[in-house]
Amino acid sequence: MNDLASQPAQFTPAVIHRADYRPPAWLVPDIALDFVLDLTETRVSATLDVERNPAAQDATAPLRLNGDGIVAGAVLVDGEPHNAWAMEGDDLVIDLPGSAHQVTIETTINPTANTQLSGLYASGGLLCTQCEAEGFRRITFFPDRPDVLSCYTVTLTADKAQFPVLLSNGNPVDSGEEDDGSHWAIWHDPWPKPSYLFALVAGDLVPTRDRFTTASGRAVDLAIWVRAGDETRTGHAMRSLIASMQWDEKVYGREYDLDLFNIVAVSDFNAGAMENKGLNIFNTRYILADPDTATDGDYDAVEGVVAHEYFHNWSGNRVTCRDWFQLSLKEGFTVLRDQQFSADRGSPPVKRIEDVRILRAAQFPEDSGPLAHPIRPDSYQEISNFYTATVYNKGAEVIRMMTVLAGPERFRAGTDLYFERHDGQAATCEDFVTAIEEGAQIDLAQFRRWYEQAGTPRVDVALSHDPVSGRVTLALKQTVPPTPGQSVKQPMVIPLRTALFDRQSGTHGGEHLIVLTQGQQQFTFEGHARPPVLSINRGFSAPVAIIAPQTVEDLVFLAAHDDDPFARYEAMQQLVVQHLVAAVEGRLDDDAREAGRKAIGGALAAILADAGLDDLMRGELVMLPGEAYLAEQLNPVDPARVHAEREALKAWLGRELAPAWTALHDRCAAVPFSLDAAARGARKLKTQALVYLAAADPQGTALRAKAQYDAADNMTDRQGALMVLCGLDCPQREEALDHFHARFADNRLVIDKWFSLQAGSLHPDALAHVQALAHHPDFTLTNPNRVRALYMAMAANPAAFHAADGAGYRTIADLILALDPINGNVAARFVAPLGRWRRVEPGRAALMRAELERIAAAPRLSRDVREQVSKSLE
Ligand code: 0A1
Ligand code: ZN
Repeated sequence: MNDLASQPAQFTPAVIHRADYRPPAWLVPDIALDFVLDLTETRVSATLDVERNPAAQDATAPLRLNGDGIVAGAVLVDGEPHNAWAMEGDDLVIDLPGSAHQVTIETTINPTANTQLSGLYASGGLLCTQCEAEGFRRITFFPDRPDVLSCYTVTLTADKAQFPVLLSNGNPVDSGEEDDGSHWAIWHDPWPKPSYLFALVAGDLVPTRDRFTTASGRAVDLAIWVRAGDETRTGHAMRSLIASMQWDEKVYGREYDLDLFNIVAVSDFNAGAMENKGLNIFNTRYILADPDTATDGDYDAVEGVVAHEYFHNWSGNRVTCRDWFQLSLKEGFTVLRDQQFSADRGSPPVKRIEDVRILRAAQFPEDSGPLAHPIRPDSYQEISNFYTATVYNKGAEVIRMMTVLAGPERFRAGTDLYFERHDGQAATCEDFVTAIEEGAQIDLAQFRRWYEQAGTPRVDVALSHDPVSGRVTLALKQTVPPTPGQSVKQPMVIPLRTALFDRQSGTHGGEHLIVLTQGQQQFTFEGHARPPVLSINRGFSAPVAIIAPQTVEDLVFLAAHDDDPFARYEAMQQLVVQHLVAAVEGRLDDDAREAGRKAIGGALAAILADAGLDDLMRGELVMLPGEAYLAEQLNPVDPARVHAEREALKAWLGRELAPAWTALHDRCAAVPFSLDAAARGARKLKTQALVYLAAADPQGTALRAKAQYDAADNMTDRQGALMVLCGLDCPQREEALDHFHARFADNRLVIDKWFSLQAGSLHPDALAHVQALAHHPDFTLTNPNRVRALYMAMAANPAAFHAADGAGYRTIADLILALDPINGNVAARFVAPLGRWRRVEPGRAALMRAELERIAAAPRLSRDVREQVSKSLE
């Protein structure tokens, strides 16, 4: 991203291709960075020890140092002023006579003016950095690419009163004070790293400290740095960090490798967190948690993100990426690792269901839209646009399939080989696959297509049964849909965990792993006296869409009997999806609608009454499929009809099962607060019961929800009740909203909730509320959390976003245009919802497209927004 050089409309941006990778001409084994820190004028002196790369193709190439919006004050080579350099665009290109030199460059930057939050920026009086992917070049000139690894020595000097804490990567070496009120600290990181992992923090922060001793006996000092007052909310993050360190030793054999591990939480952050070596920087949202201000979901998110960043120390830092096309090498693998960790810490089936829900809500639409790309993309204009659900979540699913194919022990042998072979290197996805192949001793030749082909494969299933021979034949057909730039696809390797249930005994004779490798393939199974009930893609063993003509009876059977909890959930979802899709498509007469609802109601009642289920799992089973996932089943989709049918079903279920929901709410409300699974399950169900009841009886439920709100001794109950109230037109709504705002006025993360609950609500005026909230004194475009709280919640609220007159689309387009000059990275994230116009009914599609065209016609756009908009219009 490049704010100074945001490009005029007619500008055609450069496209970077994976195939064009060349090794760097120069390496930088060591770098010394000297910062004199100041909020508005920070001086940077960088001394690079450079040497020609023996592996370079051109042995005479000049030294090319990337920059972005910075100016070189002085250029010295081997300590002498040097004139043989020139600017080529933003890059500084130096002619160097020999094969090894020392290059010193000075730059001056203004962190306060850095609203893009990339590079060195100010956040509420402190200074911090975000360098991934290409932020380092906004600090100093450098070969800013992940395959140039350097040892960093960093000197930080700043006013001591203003910036009492000075942190960088690695270990502290020395520190001191000067007579002028300044102080300084020197940090050294012994591990060579790419520039994107560099970090510094300076400010007034307080630590929460703990200690961890690694398996081989290294004592590691742990510290989480936050603003004074927030240190009471760091306990969960610290416990999560320690648990992550233990888990990575046990499960992947990975130990921590420095004497110090620092985490800093900042309020202004473009993403969730960043794995800078030895100095992780976090969005406060993923560190701060206590029961009064954080929901159970927030607790899980903190645990997952702390683990994710910690796990990057091996999958990302010790073994990094050769180039940004390999991003899924570190992200897909690290997401898998954090998912496995969270599963081990809580309920594995519930975690699996949550992960699949995220995949279906965020990644499936990406795969079926104009921004579809393989987990290893072939080209990009702006790399920031590729931090996607595809690279992260589908990337994790692809590696998870390797675990299914290899089994856990052999997969571990593969990862051991990978870490051992590539430690200290900048590796590729191909390196990873080869290491798994060799270590696990499996053949992944065809499997590699998962790295090459975009689009969610569809698997059509037909089951036939021969009563004479007792043979069951499964005929499978896979289709990988065309995606931009990839019209013809090859068959994938699709591992499907499958069971065939006997419908009388309710059992199956063991699970089979079916591996579909051809376009069409048949699998046979003997010994079935009766036609069995098919349970396929159990545990969601492959990230595909299964199209199986299952009867309502079969789905009800699986929802009640399947011994794979994910498959139970899936049967329940499928039961509802089939019904709602038929309803939206107008295929249901009154009788069929009634019959469908009764089947769903019966299955739901059985789940509510099933004493063998824990409440966390029950909470998953009673959840209706989301509108985004339903929309995926329809092309083109009328979002208003999807919304209306889903709400009508919810209201019917609320009415029909009212006594059960009420009893459930009463039972759960009596469970005292604790963080154990039973109490969490009760909290989850409590609000779900309210959701159904509110759809059926808004007025009565407003009282019940307000009572839950008033009685709440924790944020989960409070937020759940407020969420329900926000969707209702009742006096309790304003009352609770005002109370919530007043009670949490000094907590930014909670005020974010206040914004997003209103923007995401079922209230018919939600869009008007958003437009009004944009003028609220607490709203600002300069804080990404606040922007997302208001506008992402709205873009994900189908009734508001898809308002028939196009006002929702206009609101998002206006936001993109207003935000782009401030923060192009965050602005670009809002393009995708508009980009889905091709799959929406023609009236709305035209309105969505018109907004994209309006954005495209803006006189200047960031490279980030320009790429997303132009791809969405292609
Ligand atoms: N590597 C981080 C993600 C990240 C990416 C870009 C950022 O700035 C725009 C910040 C963080 C992770 O996976 O956690
Ligand atoms: Zn990551």
